[in-house]
Amino acid sequence: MTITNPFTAHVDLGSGQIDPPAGPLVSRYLRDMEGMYQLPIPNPDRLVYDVHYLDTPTSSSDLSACTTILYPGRVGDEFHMTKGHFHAVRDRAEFYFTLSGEGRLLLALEDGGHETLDMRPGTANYIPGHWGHRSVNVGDDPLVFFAVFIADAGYDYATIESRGFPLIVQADGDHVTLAPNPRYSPVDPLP
Ligand code: S6P
Ligand code: ZN
Repeated sequence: MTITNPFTAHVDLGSGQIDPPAGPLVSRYLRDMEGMYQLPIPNPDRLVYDVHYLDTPTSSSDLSACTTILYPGRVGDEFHMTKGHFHAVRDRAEFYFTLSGEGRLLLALEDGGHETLDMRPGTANYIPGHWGHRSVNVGDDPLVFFAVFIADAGYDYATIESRGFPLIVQADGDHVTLAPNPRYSPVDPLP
């Protein structure tokens, strides 16, 4: 049995920076999201989001945590979003706690059932196991949230890469609209 030492990290509520910097930093660009937006990617080098991880053990009895900084912007009318994933271990749950900005959390089951939750400073969104999840920044400032999840959850990106997500989130003038994703398929497309 390994016993980990307790520790404190400081998370900047505005920027999401973790001090002291600990685990890896993952940066995603539009080039990492080819085919996920309705329109072709306008600028492959555009930074869409950063994820700062805390350095914690990764067994099924540990918790992992990270902050996501999802920068404002659009592709056509569609707001910047994360790639979205199911947990590789499907029943692993997660909490998102929003620190700053305004967003929507899209949730989908593999059979296409879906829900949408608001994200704003102070919201704690519970993501039960089996729900795929994608975050969308619908504001003019970075959307920053702190995620805590069972440490062996892992990532299944392939399911959403191949099927898409049931909903899209778009700007309609000053309004935020949700619409069915015309490119969504509840089953994997034939090769
Ligand atoms: C991890 C958690 C988040 C996301 C992050 C980026 O389980 O849900 O930390 O990893 O928001 O999203 P994505 O879909 O690129 O992993
Ligand atoms: Zn997750």
